[in-house]
Amino acid sequence: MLSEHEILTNLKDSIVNFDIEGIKKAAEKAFQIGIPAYKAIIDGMAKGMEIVGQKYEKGEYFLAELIMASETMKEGMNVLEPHMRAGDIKSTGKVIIGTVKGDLHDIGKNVVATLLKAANFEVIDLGVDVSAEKFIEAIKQNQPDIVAMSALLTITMIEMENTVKALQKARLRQKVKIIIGGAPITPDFAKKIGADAAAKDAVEGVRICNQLMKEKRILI
Ligand code: B1M
Repeated sequence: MLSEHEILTNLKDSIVNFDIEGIKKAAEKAFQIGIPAYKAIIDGMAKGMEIVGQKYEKGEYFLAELIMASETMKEGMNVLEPHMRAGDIKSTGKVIIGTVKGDLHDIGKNVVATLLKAANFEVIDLGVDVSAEKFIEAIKQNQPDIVAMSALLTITMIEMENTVKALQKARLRQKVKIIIGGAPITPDFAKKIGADAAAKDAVEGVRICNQLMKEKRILI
């Protein structure tokens, strides 16, 4: 029987080597020996993506490898996600999530959405390349408690600011809490653009969303 450490290493290595069969097996094993899905994602697969990113920076991997690693991660998530769904209990709150306009990175955003669902949030996922107008339309339609934006590119961070401004203009800002995240995002940036919080990873993202819900209930 493989240990937790070995399975997490297998998950990480499968991402780095684009090993789709390997990731499916390792994800199944993680579930069988009771490794929490969030741990398999964050301490296994996401660590592999970090290495892939470093290899890309060093010129050892190219765009094709980034895509293959992303596909491998998605296969692993497909195995783990069904084990994370919360039951039919009353939802903790409603979250609209999306990757901002111009940005196509969705793996981190998907991890956040998965963990939020597992924490019993109702999640409306707008996908990638989401404009301020699309966020506004979705807020009007769904009346969420929280708007969650993800950005992985430094050049698309500005879209978060544009969305906050557009929400203010549409008089929707006071109705929702705003959380932002993604590799280049910092708490200082969140403060600067008028968001309520920034999360460094998906686990912190869920913790902050729970906190934001408490704040929202106090205000109501
Ligand atoms: Co791109 N890419 N990419 N890429 N890519 C990065 C981000 C980059 C850092 C690589 C590098 O140069 N080292 C770099 C950005 C540089 C910069 O702006 N500073 C980069 C670049 C340059 C590009 C292109 C421009 C490359 C090109 O075309 N020449 C291009 C842009 C396309 C576009 O978006 N318009 C591009 C394309 C791609 C692929 C499509 C090939 C692929 C994405 C596939 C997909 O997402 N479906 C890809 C990938 C895979 C990466 C890296 C290697 C990995 C990203 C990832 O999935 N990480 C990335 C390098 C890196 O990050 N080391 C890179 C795993 C994921 C679990 O982590 O997304 O950070 P992450 O999410 C974390 C946290 O950030 C946080 O929680 C998550 C889980 O813990 N989080 C949130 C994220 N969103 C959150 C929201 C929250 C809370 C927490 O609340 C709302």
